[in-house]
Amino acid sequence: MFKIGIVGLGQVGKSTVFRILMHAQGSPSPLGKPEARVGVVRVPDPRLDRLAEMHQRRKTVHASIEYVDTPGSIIDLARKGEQAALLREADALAHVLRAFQDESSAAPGGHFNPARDIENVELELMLSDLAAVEKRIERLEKDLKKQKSPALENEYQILRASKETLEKQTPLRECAFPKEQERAIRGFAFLSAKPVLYVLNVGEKDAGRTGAPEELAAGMGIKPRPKTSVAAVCGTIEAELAELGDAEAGEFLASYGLKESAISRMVRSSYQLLGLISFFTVGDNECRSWTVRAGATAHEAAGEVHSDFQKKFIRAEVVKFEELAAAGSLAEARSRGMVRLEGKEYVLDDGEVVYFRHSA
Ligand SMILES: Nc1nc2c(ncn2[C@@H]2O[C@H](COP(=O)(O)OP(=O)(O)O)[C@@H](O)[C@H]2O)c(=O)[nH]1
Ligand SMILES: [Mg+2]
Repeated sequence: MFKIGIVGLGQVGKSTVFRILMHAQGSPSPLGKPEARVGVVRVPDPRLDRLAEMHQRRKTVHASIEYVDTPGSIIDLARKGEQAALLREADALAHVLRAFQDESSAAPGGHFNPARDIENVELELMLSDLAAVEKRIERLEKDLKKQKSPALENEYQILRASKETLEKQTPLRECAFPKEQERAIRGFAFLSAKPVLYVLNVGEKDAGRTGAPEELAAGMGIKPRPKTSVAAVCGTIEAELAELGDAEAGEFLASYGLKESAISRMVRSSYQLLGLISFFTVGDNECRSWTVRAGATAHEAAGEVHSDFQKKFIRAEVVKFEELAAAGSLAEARSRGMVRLEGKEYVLDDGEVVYFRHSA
């Protein structure tokens, strides 16, 4: 499962965002470390809801993402080797930024400056990576004296390029590594290489603008950068929202000029940021959505569903969600010739409904 670390400076609303995410679905489980919490959130997808309606199976299972609430400030975490593991394990970071006035806070006049907070945090992430890179380079140079291998040479090149990038104060996520090195880079778990979702935690007066987070961000001097995106929530309003039933929640949102909870938007943005796509299966018992990286083949997708489907893969029957929905049933889609037979190497598109044919 893909994992997102909720990070930020102290007292910015990390735990508030985490609680809101969790309230809707399931309760968080303690991680054994003070304040650190992990919880699972399902990815809302109206296409899956429609499939479930069409097929009337017993169960509907949404794809899900794991969120980790990190304690204290990300700056302290990045400096502590041991607790930094909380950050390193994450596939992406949700960086919560204080964008609400708070007279009670230590900040002078309760002022906030998310653009400056981003700069400060980025710098810490880069320093932490630079220290890690230098240590590895030193060790690798010793190893290379004893023995040369293509794997070590490759690692050495990646580390040299990373060091140069960091010394220019550029986060590693902005460095274009060749495709075949991307997996190795992920293996290093560099903090500044992780995609970031900036979560602006705004005050009530800006709540009506959370539907247009890019505008809000631009107004606060936050510039768009590669492999980052921005979402906005109002912690206080969302916390109230979580207490309401569906009908009341709708009215409450409308009273702020909002159409949907910022939380579903936030989950969807995380999903896009990670470069993930969904495919669907309709089985005898359940309709289900699954998560794979964009570019995954039918063979890889089969492995997500069941290791046997992958081992005994014959063909995948594939139909676009929109075509299936228009046809009204799988049988009708087949008779209209919309269902294709694809082989192992077929690259899935977001929103395809797949039936895996496999041998016994
Ligand atoms: N006014 C206001 N206060 C908030 C908002 N979100 C969080 N807070 C308050 O800020 C403080 C810190 O929140 P918390 O979620 O514990 O922050 P963390 O330290 O980043 O986990 C708490 O007192 C919250 O009630 C918000 O949107 N508006
Ligand atoms: Mg907290």
